[in-house]
Amino acid sequence: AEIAPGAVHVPGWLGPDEQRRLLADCRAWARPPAGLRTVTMPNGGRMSVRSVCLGWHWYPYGYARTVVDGDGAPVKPFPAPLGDLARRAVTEAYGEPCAEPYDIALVNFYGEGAAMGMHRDADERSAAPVVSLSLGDACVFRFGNPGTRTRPWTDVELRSGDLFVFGGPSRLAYHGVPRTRPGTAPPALGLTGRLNITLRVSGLPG
Ligand code: MD3
Ligand code: FE
Repeated sequence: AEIAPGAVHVPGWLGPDEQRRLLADCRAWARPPAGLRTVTMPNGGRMSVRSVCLGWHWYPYGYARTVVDGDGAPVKPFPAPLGDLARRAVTEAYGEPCAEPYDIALVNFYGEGAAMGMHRDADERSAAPVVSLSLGDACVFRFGNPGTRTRPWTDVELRSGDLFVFGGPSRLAYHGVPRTRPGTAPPALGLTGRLNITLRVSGLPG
C-alpha cells in the first residue's frame, strides 16, 4: 500500500524463516566490538532505542568508519546479502531497483517503553530510498510530512516481517515510533521487543 507518494508498505514481506535468519544475524552484529550501544544526543539526552550500525557508523549527526561516540572500534562491514535484500525490497515496492548500491544498515532495538521521536533522516548524501524491515513486537509508526514535525500525520501499525520503503517525496519526511506493542511478537521468532533494520545508501566514497 502507498501511504504517501514514494512511501510503500508491504505487510508480511519476510516469511517466518527469513525473519528468524535475519534475527540471528542481528544478534551476531549486536556483539562487541562495535556492538549494540545507546546513542547520546548533542543536548545530552539518551535515545531509548539501542542500535548497531554496519558499513558506516551513524552518530548525531554524521557517518564515520569507527564508533566515534562509543568503543572506537571499526564499524562492522556491510554484508553483501543485505545489499541484495535492499535491491529486492526496492524492486518489490517500486517495480524497479535503485541504481546505487546500498552500503549502510542501522539496526534499532526497542525494549519495553522504547520510542523514537519525530525526526528526519538527512545525514545521507544520496536520495536513494530507505528500506525498513521490522521484526518482533508490532509498533505504531508515525509518518508525517517533509516540511514540519507536527500534524497532519498518518499512524501505521508495523508488524514482524513488514517492509516499508521510503523514497521520492517521502525520503525526507518526518517520522517516528511513538510506541511499541509489547507481547505481540510472533512466539516462534523468540524475540522480546522490537527490531528495525534500515538499509541506506550513504553517498560517501567507498
Ligand atoms: C521515512 N527508524 O532508524 S523505520 C531510523 O522503526 C528510524 O526504528 C524507525 O526512523 C524504526 O531512522 C522507523 C521507518 C523509517 C526509516 C527511515 C526513514 C521511515 C523513514 C527515512 C525517511 C523517511
Ligand atoms: Fe528515521
